[in-house]
Amino acid sequence: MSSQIFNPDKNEIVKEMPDLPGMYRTYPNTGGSVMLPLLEKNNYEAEIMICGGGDYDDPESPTDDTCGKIRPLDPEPRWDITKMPGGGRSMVEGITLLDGTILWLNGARLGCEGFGTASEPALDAMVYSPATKDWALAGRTDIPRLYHAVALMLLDGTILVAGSNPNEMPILPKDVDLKDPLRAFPTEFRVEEYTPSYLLGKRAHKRPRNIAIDKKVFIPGKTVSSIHFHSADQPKDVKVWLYHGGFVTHALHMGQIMVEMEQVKSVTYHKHGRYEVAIKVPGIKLAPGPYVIYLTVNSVPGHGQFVSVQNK
Ligand SMILES: [Cu+2]
Repeated sequence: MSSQIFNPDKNEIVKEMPDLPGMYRTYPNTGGSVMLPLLEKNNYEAEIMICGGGDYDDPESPTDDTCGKIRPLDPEPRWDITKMPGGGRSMVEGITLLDGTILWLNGARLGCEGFGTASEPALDAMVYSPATKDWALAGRTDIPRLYHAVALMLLDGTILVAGSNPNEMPILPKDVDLKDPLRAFPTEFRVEEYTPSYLLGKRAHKRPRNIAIDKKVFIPGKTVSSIHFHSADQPKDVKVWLYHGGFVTHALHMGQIMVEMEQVKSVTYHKHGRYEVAIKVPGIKLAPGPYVIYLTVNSVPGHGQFVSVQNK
């Protein structure tokens, strides 16, 4: 697979980059892609991760178990390859989680996108940590999520997982026939909510609460806002994220972005368990529009709130 930086306004190639090794990563052998969270300690440098793919347009097509990561703005960009646990996967979708890890889920181990063209669903969810470069299995579903499945972060920090319709016309569960590829998997109407590890067990009760964001309109690099919040525990590690879930179709997640907010003033204690932190959106180029601010305290996120980012 070739790779390049392309300027759609001028219709020109800005920079050719090295080929990404492995199988095809595009329709109908779609792989998933995410931009890893933009962190202050990395000077907000973008890094793109592309996982999975396949070989040809057929229910028996093998799938790719590799992911490539690249920093396109580096003077000498190169692909750093990592292997997904559990084998190859097409139509795998990536979601940035609020602890800075990436959730990969949905898709198939055999086959590709299209009607009746995937034969073995991939049911495991996996989490990749850019900080440690480790993979972990992170839950399993029994619902195949093939062609036309989607996943999206919700305001409460969990992930909505929906869809799968590898059929030209809807197939109800009673009409499934495993021997007929065109009827092997139903049109899926069940919706799941995936809870990341940061909200499991006792952590669900440790969320920061009553979050009050003073300003709702941000100009990157300029607007400073206070955030007040309640925390039952001493907030040893506070992070504030600017998040946009993007738009997803066909396992392709566009415009998903997660940016660490700059802490202008560190956390101060007021009273009655109430704390304050002052933040601003870093002075980087961002598409204007709606975003969500999430606050995490000791790695547990509170409920997100919509804000707006403007260029001036
Ligand atoms: Cu389609």
